[in-house]
Amino acid sequence: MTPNGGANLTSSAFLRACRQEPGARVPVWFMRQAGRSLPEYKEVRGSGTILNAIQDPDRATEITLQPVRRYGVDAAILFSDIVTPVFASGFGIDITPGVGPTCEQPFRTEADLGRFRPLDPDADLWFQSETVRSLVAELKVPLIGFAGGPFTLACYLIEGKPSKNWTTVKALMVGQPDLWHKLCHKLADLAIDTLTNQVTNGASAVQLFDSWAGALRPEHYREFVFPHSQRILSAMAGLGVPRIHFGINTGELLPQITAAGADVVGVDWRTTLQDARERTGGTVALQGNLDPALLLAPAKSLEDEVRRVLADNNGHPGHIFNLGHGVLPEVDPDQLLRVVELVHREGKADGARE
Ligand code: 1CP
Repeated sequence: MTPNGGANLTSSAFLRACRQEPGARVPVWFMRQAGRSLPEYKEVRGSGTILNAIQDPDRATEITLQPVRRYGVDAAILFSDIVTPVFASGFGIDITPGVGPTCEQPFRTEADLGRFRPLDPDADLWFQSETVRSLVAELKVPLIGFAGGPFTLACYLIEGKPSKNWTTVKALMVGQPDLWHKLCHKLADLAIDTLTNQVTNGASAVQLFDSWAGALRPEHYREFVFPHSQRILSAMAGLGVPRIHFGINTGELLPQITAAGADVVGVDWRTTLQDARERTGGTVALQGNLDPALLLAPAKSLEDEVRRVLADNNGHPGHIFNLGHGVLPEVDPDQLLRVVELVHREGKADGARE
């Protein structure tokens, strides 16, 4: 089978940047590029919950393709959610419209570990396999598969809903460390299973979204999160696809996020790309780091900020232009198009210019 309509993706701008190869233009894609901000998404999304749409391969394929068509981004990201494998494992979790992931019975005790069923890809992830295969047959750009990191998933399972400070989570983490590690072990198993399934079916790269890990101080990250993320990312090492490791507010954690195993590290807008390159030892490509709020600014200010990010990278090979976090629902799609066109016109990765 020749995937990707026969396109040779090895030399795509996105995969070349992941490998830090010079010479290609700077690739660009956006976290949360599919969905919420697109009128065409609202048209096909249907009335059920987002988990219904995710489990319908035709709809999930179409939603994944929409931003690629509209913006000409250099990578697609599978339309799914970080809680999909948790849902598929039988642990009661839902995505409540306007709220986010919710659990009627949050994870609190040893007995709750029994609520996860080991994943059987054929029975539990068939919709994901089918969606990935149909996307890979159609796409001319790489498809990024993804999973939630152990801390971020544990946040929703323990708290039972989105939270500002994750207080219940941190109390369980330090108060019942054995239980915490058992939970994270299960969540890492789910991440390994879902990522392996996405790559086996044709995804060209994977991203581990540990979005909220920046809520921890570095010593806590080292003790409670690092070993689990490292296990997930080592399990991916043999699959031969680049591994992107992402969180927000992780300026202080960048060395550990890199050491956990990453080929590409996500950087948010609080850290300059120059600083991030120092903190990661120059060993990985960087992905970022426009503040997503600036997509709501006037076009001229937005363009200045995009140019500032490109200048901060200073022509270094191994830059994937992205936002520091996901696209906000209220963003005008024309603003994203403006960013893509500007990055494609002016972004160079031909070696540092100074
Ligand atoms: O019905 C809807 O449209 C609900 C909104 C929505 C969408 C479009 C949710 C609920 N999830 C998604 C899709 C989704 N989620 C994608 C695919 C789309 C794309 O990227 O183009 C991805 C990659 C995610 C990943 C995800 N879900 C993360 C990691 C990225 C991040 O934003 O940090 C997290 C933290 C979630 C949890 C989640 N799911 C949905 C919401 C509203 C949230 C966040 C809730 C919160 O603020 O805590």
